[in-house]
Amino acid sequence: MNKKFLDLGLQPLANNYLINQKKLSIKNNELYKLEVFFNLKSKLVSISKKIPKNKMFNNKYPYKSSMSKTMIKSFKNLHKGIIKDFNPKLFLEIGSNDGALIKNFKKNEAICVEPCNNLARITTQLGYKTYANYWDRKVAKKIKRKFGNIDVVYAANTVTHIENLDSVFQSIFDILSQNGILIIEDPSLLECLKKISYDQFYNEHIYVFSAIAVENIIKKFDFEIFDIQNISTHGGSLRYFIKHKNNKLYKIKKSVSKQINLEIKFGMKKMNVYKKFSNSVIKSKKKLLKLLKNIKNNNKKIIGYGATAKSTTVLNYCNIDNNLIDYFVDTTPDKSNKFMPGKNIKIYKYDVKLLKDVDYIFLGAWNFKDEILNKEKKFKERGGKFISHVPLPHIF
Ligand code: DWN
Repeated sequence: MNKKFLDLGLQPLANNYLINQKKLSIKNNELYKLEVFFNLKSKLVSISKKIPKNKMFNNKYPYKSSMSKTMIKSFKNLHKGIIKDFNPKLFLEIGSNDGALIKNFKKNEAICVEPCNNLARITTQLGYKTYANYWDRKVAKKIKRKFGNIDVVYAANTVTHIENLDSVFQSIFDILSQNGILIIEDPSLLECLKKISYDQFYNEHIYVFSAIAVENIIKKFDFEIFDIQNISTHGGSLRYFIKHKNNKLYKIKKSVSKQINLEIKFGMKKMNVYKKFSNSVIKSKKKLLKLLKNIKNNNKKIIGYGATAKSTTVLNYCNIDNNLIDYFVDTTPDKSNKFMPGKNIKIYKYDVKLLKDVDYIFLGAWNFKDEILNKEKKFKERGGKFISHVPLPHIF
């Protein structure tokens, strides 16, 4: 049974950066109600309204993983680890995006599956066999017919984007070799609750996983988690290493019970912790608005840095527009000269000159705080300040 614990109001599609913002306000049906639920039985946290997948993941998907040095480094290290620990003959990535990870593999040892055509084209052009498809049993069968079973299947920030989890894991079950490994990584619900990072909820993130929920979902397919790594990407993620129960090559590491115990201790099997989170989200909104309004009343200029999908949730939930944030800067070409979804705030292609007369930077990409702070030392040196709403709104 699903119990609602969070209401984030009416929201546009998080990655729908529009050229003409008026279009969105006229077409009110482009907004949807964003509510978040906890399932008392499976302990899975999910959003209410599921949007048809082709509305979200299509030929115009703007997000590119390679836009951040942090992600490139994380994927480089992951590649090294996969080769060292599993040395797969064939590696398959579901949701390969612009190839940030796959580029580390040799062309004849890796296969990509990516439903957004504009991204699938990139890995195809790089020379990797790419299936421009949504992940399902049909594409799994097609790949298996051509290549046989796969030794390592990997998906980062992808499984939480697919509504039908049974189909996801069944398709992986179908294609994985007997001693094969599935690695998935997604934002950690525990970190989200601790950091009050309610912006992890938007239309694309149908689920935010806990290790407890993942264990419950995969057991139907005779899969089990044998290792969990806590990684810092995307505001704190978990990397789950999963195998068939009868695969005896790998022992279940202590990291699994450690993570699950942490989650149980935090109260994540009970509704109460989610209600508490929801109250903190309301406080966070009030505090952020107060902070931004105070700054504006002192005639200071605030801009946003990193036009993230997460920012869409914050701006629309808190009702922040260009009266508070003048514009956003972002390195992603496909976001340039467009507007933040649902809000009249323009996005400019990042150029350090755009920071010249800025007093405060709101970190839309707070998850890349270290990378951004390192890049913007000069802004800080001349007295510029940053604002982050995570863990609670503050200036630094
Ligand atoms: O799951 C998802 C994650 C992985 O990526 C997707 N559903 C959508 C997307 O979410 P997001 O937009 O919240 O992700 P990021 O990775 O936090 O986005 C960072 C944004 O900030 C990108 O647009 C690039 C930009 N950026 C920048 O302009 N300068 C990032 C860095 C590090 C920078 O220095």
